[in-house]
Amino acid sequence: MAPMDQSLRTENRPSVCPHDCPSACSLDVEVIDGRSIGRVRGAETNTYTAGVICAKVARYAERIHHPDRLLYPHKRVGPKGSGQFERISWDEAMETVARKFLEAERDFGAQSVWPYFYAGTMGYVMRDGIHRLRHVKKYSGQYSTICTSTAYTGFVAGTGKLAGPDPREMGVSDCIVIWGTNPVHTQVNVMTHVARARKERGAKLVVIDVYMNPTMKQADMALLVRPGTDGALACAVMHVLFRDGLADWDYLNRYTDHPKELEAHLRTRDPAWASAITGLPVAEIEAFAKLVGERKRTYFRLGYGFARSRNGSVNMHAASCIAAVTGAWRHEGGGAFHINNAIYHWNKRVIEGQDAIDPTIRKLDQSQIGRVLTGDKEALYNGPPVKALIIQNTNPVTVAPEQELVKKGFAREDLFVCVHEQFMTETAQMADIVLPATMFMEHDDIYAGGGHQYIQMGAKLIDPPGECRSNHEVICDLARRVGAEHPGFTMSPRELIDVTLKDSGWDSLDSLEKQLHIDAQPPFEDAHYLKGFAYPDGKFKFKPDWTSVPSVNNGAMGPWQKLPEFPDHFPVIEEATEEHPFRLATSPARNFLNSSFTETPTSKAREGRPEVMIHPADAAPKGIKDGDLVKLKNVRGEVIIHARLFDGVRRGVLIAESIWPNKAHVGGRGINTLTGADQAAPYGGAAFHDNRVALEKAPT
Ligand SMILES: Nc1nc2c(c(=O)[nH]1)N[C@H]1C(S)=C(S)[C@@H](COP(=O)(O)OP(=O)(O)OC[C@H]3O[C@@H](n4cnc5c(=O)[nH]c(N)nc54)[C@H](O)[C@@H]3O)O[C@H]1N2
Ligand SMILES: Nc1nc2c(c(=O)[nH]1)N[C@H]1C(S)=C(S)[C@@H](COP(=O)(O)OP(=O)(O)OC[C@H]3O[C@@H](n4cnc5c(=O)[nH]c(N)nc54)[C@H](O)[C@@H]3O)O[C@H]1N2
Ligand code: SF4
Ligand SMILES: [Mo]
Repeated sequence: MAPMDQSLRTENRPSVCPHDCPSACSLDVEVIDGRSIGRVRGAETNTYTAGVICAKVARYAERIHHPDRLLYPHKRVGPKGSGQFERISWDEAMETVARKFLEAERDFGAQSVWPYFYAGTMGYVMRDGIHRLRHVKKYSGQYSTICTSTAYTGFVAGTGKLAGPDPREMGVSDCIVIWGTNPVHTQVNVMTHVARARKERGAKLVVIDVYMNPTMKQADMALLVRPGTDGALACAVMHVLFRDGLADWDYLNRYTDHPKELEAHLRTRDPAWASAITGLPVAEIEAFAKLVGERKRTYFRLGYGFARSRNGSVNMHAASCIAAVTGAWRHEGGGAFHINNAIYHWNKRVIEGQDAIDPTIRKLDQSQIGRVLTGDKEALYNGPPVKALIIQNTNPVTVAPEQELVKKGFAREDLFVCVHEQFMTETAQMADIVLPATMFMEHDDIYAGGGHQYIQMGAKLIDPPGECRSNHEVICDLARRVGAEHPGFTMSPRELIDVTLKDSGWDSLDSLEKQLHIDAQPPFEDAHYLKGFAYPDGKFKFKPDWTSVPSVNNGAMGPWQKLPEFPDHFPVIEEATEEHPFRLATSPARNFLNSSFTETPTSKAREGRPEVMIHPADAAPKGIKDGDLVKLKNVRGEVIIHARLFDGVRRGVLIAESIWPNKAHVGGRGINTLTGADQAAPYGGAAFHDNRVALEKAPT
C-alpha cells in the first residue's frame, strides 16, 4: 500500500480490468493520495489492448467510489426480499453462515449446500477459490453453462482445443469476419486491429449479426441473418467454395478428416436453400463466399452471440469449418479464432482444491438455478434439495433464464442464502446474509486474456472502503468455521498466484511483476495448427464425434442424438409459431456489462430505459408507435417494455439490449422472464438469443 501521509500525491499504477470480457485490458490507473482512484486509461504496454479501453471502465471512479457500495455485513430482518436489513459484525455474519451450512449438511447431506459463482471478476484467486471450499466439503458442484458451453463445444469440435491464430494478426488480414459478436459493445479492442488492417491492407470487414448494431454499421459487407441460422449460411458458403474451385484441396487432404464427404453433403446446401433459412438474399451469400474464397488471409473472429441458440454448437462449428475449406489457417492473418483458453495450460490445483474432487458428486446446472431451487427432480439429479447457497460474483436474480422460477426459488422460506457482493443487487436483495466485497483495485489477483494472450497481475492499489473483504478472505474464514482443511486456505493471494504460475509452467510471481505481463502467444505453427489439429490424428473434424468433444464433457445433454453428422442447419431452435410469431434476441448493451454498471449513473443515463427494437412494418399493423409500452409474452412469462421502432432488424425479429434489472421494467419482470434454461445439445448452455414470443401493445 502507498503510505497515507503524503497529501494528494497522484501516481499512475498498472492494473487489469477484471470484468467478464474477452479483452482483459491492461490499465493505467491514477491513484490519488494512495486512497482513491482518478482517471483510468488503457496501458500502451499491452500490444493487443494497446491503450484502448471501453468508456464504462474509463469511468471506473464512478463505480469504485459509488455511494451505494455495500460497506458492512447485514442480516435480513424483514420478510424475504423486503429489503429490510440490519448491520451486523463480520463475526456474527460468518457464524450464521457456518451454522446454516452445518445444519443443512447434518439434515440433508453436504450436497444440500450449493456454492454458486460466476465471472463477475475474472481473477483466478477471487473467482475460482470457491471451488476449494466446495470440493473439500463435498458440497454440490456447479456445471457452468450460462455463457460458454455452446460456443466452446462448437469450436473444439473442429479444432480439438480452444486456441487459434494470434488475435493481433487481425491487423495484417485481408478480410476480417466478425461473426456473432458485437465488439463495439463487448470487446472494443477487436476494432483497433480491424482499423489497422483496413488502413494498411485495404482489408474488408464483414459483420454477421441479427441486427444492425454499431459494429455492423462499420462493415463493408453486412449480413443480417435470422437468429439461429448461421449453420445454414456457413454451409452455403462452403457449397460455393467447392463449386467454384475456391477450396484448397491440398490443405483439405493434408489437414482435414472427410473433405470429399463434406463436399458431397453440401451439394444440396446451396445459396437458395440457405437464403430461405437465413433470410439473406442469394447474391449476398455468393458475394461473401467469393470474398473469403479469394482472400486467403481471412480472419474469422467468432463470438459467443451466434452460439446462444439451441443449435449454437453446430453453428459455431460450421463457421469454423469455412477456414478449413479455404485453407485460411495456413496464412498469417488467416484462420478462425474464438478464445485463447488453451494456450495458458493453467494448473489451478491449489486455488481450486482439485485434489479433493469427488467425481461422484452431482454438478448442478448453473443456468437451471430456477429449476434447482424450486425442487425440479431432474435438475437435482434426484438428489437432496438445495437448502443453502453462498453466492459470489454473479447476480442470478437478474441474469439467469426462467426468472419466474428463479424468483420463486429465492423466495423459499426454508432456503438460506448468503450473497457476497459489491452492490445491493436483486440477488443480494433476496439474501439472509449480505457480505460486502472488495473491488479489483482493492485486492491482488491474476488475469489472462481470452481475446488475447497476456497473463497479467492486478495488484491491490488502495484499501477497501468500510469493512469490505475479498472473496478469498470470506472463503478461507468460512472454511475454518465449517471445518474444511486445505493448504490453499492458509495461503495469501500472492502465494496462490505464485504457486499457480509455477504449477502451470510459468516462472513465478516475482518474474511476472518484473516483466509486467507474460506474452503467452505460442509459435505461429502451433497457433495455426500447421503441425496438425489437437486430435490424435491431427485432423480438423468436419465430422466431429459430438459426444466425445474433449475438455467440456459433463455427459451429453439436450437433443444430442439428433445432432447432424456434418455442418448443417440444425432445426431445434424455438421457431416462430402462429401463437408466438416473433423471435427475440437479448444482445448485450454497450454501457452495461451483464448486470454490472447498471448501478453507475452515466451508464444508466446512456442506456436510458429497457427497450425492444421492432421493425416499423411489424409495429404498424399492431398500432405500436415508437415509445409505446408493449407486452412480450411466451410460455415462460411476460414482460412490459418500451418499443423502439428500428428498421435495422429483420421482420419478425425483436432485439432487447440487456441486462436491465427486473425492477427497471414496468411490472418488475425483466427480459430473462422470457429466456429458457433447457439444455442445448450436446453439453448444455443457455440459449439467450433463441426465444419465440408474442408481441402486443400493452394495455394502458
Ligand atoms: N458492453 C458489454 N460488454 C460485454 C458484455 C455486456 O453485457 N455488455 N458481456 C460480456 C460477456 S459475459 C460476454 S460472454 C461477452 C459476449 O460477447 P459476444 O461474443 O459479443 O456475444 P453476445 O454478447 O452474446 O452477442 C454478440 C452478438 O451476437 C448477436 N447474435 C445473437 N444471435 C445471433 C445469431 O443467431 N446469429 C448471429 N450471427 N448473431 C447473433 C447479437 O445480436 C450480438 O450483437 O461480452 C462481454 N462484454
Ligand atoms: N438475457 C440475457 N441474459 C444473459 C446474457 C445475455 O446475453 N442475455 N448473458 C449471459 C452471460 S454470457 C453471462 S456471463 C451472465 C453473467 O451474469 P453475472 O454473472 O451476473 O455477471 P456480472 O455482471 O459480470 O457479475 C455479477 C456480479 O459480480 C459482482 N462482483 C464483481 N467482482 C466481484 C468480487 O470480486 N467479489 C464478489 N463477491 N462479487 C463481485 C458484481 O458486483 C456483479 O453484481 O449473464 C447471462 N445472462
Ligand atoms: S473492453 Fe472489456 S476488458 Fe477492456 S476495459 Fe472494457 S470491460 Fe474491461
Ligand atoms: Mo458471458
